[in-house]
Amino acid sequence: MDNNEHTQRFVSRLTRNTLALVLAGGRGTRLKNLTDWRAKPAVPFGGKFRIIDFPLSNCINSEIRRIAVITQYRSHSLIRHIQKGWSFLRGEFGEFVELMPAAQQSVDESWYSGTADAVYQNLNIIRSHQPELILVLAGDHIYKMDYGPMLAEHVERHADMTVGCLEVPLEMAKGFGVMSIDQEGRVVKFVEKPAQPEPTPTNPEQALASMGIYVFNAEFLYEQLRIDAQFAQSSHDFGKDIIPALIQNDQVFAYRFRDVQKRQQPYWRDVGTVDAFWEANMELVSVSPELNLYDEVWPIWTYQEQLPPAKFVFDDDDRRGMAVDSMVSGGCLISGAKIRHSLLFSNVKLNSYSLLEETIVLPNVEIGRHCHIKKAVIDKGCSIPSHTVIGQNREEDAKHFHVTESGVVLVTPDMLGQKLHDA
Ligand code: ADQ
Ligand code: ADP
Repeated sequence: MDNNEHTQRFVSRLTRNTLALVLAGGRGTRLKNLTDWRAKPAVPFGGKFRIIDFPLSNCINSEIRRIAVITQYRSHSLIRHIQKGWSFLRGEFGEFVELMPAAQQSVDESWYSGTADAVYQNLNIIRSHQPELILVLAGDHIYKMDYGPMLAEHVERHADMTVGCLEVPLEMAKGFGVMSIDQEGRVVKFVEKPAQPEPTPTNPEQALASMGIYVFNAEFLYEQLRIDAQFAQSSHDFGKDIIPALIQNDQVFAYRFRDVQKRQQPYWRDVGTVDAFWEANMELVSVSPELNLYDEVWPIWTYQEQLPPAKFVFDDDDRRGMAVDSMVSGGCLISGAKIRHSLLFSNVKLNSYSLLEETIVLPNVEIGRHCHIKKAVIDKGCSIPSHTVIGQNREEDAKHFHVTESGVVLVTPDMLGQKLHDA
């Protein structure tokens, strides 16, 4: 057996004995009205996916086939998506994607308080699966990662816990858990959302940030959660409470994130704001985006509605329906309208004399005639009345919609219902 085969067998034994817990309960308030009715992991992304499809696909592609999704805030759309799209795993082989809603399951009758509490309240179910390792993931980041090497490094170093990390600019680091490591990669300092993030020794502009993904030896995790649950003053959060306590006496190591393409600058996005959401989606429309959705080696799985192909038609006045520099999903009907540098999810109808530029349109949207929409995010189910102009006059837009600092206009059905229905 050559070395490579040996390593592969070692890793596949680890992935088989791992249970992945995807934390998907966060609201994501900075996404504004996009998360009024759905949790952040359920927010649509990239033309046909939802954010949670990325960590879930990473699990499947890494051969981790036992997955639990822990939900809380506005979970209906998330639960529906998982039920419709993620039931293809084979129960008879011990594979599953299981939902763990905040159901006041055990211990006390409260909702999940912090991320550690969300895991603690499901401890009996988690134990019943008898995993050796537990991989805790956040359900709200876009990236492609093979978790196998992280599990292998965790075991080879005899770690109790391993934290996935990557370097980010200092200013950005304020929103993350920031750590310092020693020569061996052991975490020696960890501060959650520091006002003054400590730079890395080699680059004064960058800090080492936690990605919010953790590997634990299962028994070790159970014990630590039990201890943390006793502390009334704890907020029961991995970043705020658990990691800072563990680095004192236990073996906590950092694992540097490598994406599946093993690039110097790996792709990892927290699409936590409307601007970041718009930018990350727009990036996909560019000629060679950093995130390759056409990758056959590391596919992203999702729920797919059965839809006819997108159709571009001449209207009655012989105006051409067309799209350039854009992605257009199934079920779209573009009649005598023009689309530039935009991303359309499924079932979008665009009518004559309208022009769409630098805009992300979520599923099931109808845009009337003579509309000009620029630099916007149109939420699912909107019906945009004819003659609507968006993206030309900031003050005018702000009267009806949410306008971000960088001028992206967010339009949701609620906003249209109140302000524009009769327009
Ligand atoms: P935050 O980004 O603040 O910090 P947090 O709000 O703790 O993230 O949410 C982490 C994950 O857990 C998200 O996927 C969220 O959806 C989910 N979640 C939040 N509250 C939950 C609850 N009560 N029940 C179930 N799921 C819940 C964390 C770490 C930082 C790290 C960043 C990386 O604390 O150290 O740098 O993630 O983004
Ligand atoms: P998704 O595609 O994310 O499921 P939906 O538009 O279907 O998004 O909405 C998510 C959930 O929120 C659904 O349960 C839906 O019924 C509910 N919802 C959406 N908008 C409203 C609203 N204005 N009032 C009440 N419930 C809503």
